[in-house]
Parts: sequence; C-alpha cells; structure tokens
Amino acid sequence: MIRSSVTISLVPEARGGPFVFWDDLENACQTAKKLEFDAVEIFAPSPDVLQSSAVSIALADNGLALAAVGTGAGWVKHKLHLSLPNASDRQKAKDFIKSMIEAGAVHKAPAIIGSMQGRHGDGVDQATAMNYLADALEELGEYAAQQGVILIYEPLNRFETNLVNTIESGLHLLDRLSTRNVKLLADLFHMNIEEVSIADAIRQGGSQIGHVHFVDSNRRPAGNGHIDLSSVSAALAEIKYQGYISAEALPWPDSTAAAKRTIDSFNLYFRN
Ligand code: LER
Ligand code: MN
Repeated sequence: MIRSSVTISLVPEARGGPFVFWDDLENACQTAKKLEFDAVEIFAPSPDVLQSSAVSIALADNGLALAAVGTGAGWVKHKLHLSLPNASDRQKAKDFIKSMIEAGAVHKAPAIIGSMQGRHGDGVDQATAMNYLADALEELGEYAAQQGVILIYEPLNRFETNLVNTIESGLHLLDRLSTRNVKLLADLFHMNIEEVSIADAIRQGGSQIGHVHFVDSNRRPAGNGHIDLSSVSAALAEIKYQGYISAEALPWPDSTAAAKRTIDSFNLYFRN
C-alpha cells in the first residue's frame, strides 16, 4: 500500500529549505498524527539526534513510522560530499552517511543521498565524479543491505547538481552497480524542471523507484502548483509503487496548512 509521509527538518543551517515542519519534533509529530499521516521523514543534523529517545518517543506516542532520513546535513553543516577531490574528505562523507544509515535502520528507515552526491568541478571532471559517486553508492548500498534497509539515491535538478538530473540518468548509474540495494527517489519538483514528462519518467523508473518526494512545481505543497497530479498518480499505480509519498515542500503558507493541503492531495490522488 502507498503510505503518506511529511518532512521535518531539525537542521538550523537548512532554513529556507523545502521542509514542511521545522525544529519542533514533538509538535510536528502531533500534527502529523492529527492529520492521519502514516509517517514522517526526518532531516537531522547528526545520527545522535536520530538515535535520541526524543525521536523514538515522538514516533511511538503518535503511532508514526519513520519513512526515511535525509543525509544532507553532511553538506549543509560540514561541507562534505561524495565527489570531492580529496580522498579523505570523500571518506568523511561516506562515514557520515554510514552513521545516518545505521541511525535510520534502527527505525527500519532508509537514508537518502541527495545533496551529498555533490558535483563535478574544482579539479574533478565529470567522469571522475561519476566514478566516485558510483563507488560510494556501491559501498553504501551494500552497507545499508547489511542493516536491512535500502539506500535511496535522488536525482536533483541542474541548479543543485551537475551529475544526475533525470530518472533515466539515475537508472544508468544504478546499472553500473553490482548491488541491487540502491533505489531512486522521484522528487516531483526536480522532475518538473528536468523531465520531458513526469509520468513517463516514473513509468521508465518502474521498480527502481523506491521513494517519492511529493511537492508541486513551485515547491509549494502538492495541489498548489501546476503539476498534473492525476497523471503522476496513474503512473505510480501502473508501476505498482508501494512506497512512501513524502511531502517535501515549503511550509507555505505555514507548516500546518502545508501539511493539511498535502494530506488532502494525498487522499484525493492516492486513496480511492
Ligand atoms: C533538495 O533539493 C532535495 O530535494 C532533497 O530531497 C535532497 O537534498
Ligand atoms: Mn527531494
């Protein structure tokens, strides 16, 4: 069954980013429960925060699952990513992601590699950066498998990475790996910028799509922009998608209203 989720950021450095709830974990989880979300996705500053009793208690008290954990704090806080020129910096990036994989796995939640993929430039050419990224996904994908979770890799729009911008190039990257434990994240905001057709790209991604970021063309909550959500819903039904539809949107006009609009759109398009 497709399940609903909503994002919570606990990373002050990510302020202004596309997260529905901010800072107050307990209050966010209470609102998510009230609106009948199945789960939350947490963007945490460190593995320690994810492993804190505050997280376990907020999830348990509100009957919420943890849909996924973001790893982008490695970039926004520590300026680490997987395509850096220096091997010891790439190792630090991998170690940070491994610690987030472990912390998520306690709650059976996969980690997401989005901004931590990095970009080419600064003395690293495109082919070399893609090799670094593929090597890292191979290693981290297997590491996640040992923890009993998948690893989620997210193509981003051209303003956020120059490595992989579409589902098709994401599929090519996964094809290079021997691990089958890395799945793609279909973020509707990035796809609206980069894909010829969001629905066709979802169909092409098929069983390789492991997570969805639910958001509209202007990064407002789904239903507040011009993405054709019925074609997205039809394509996800066609590929028999069974994962989370997780709201990663701006808190517009405010967090609670954004969450409400999201769950209304979710119920309209994904609950028949
Ligand atoms: C960033 O644009 C994004 O979509 C996140 O999910 C990944 O960092
Ligand atoms: Mn995203």
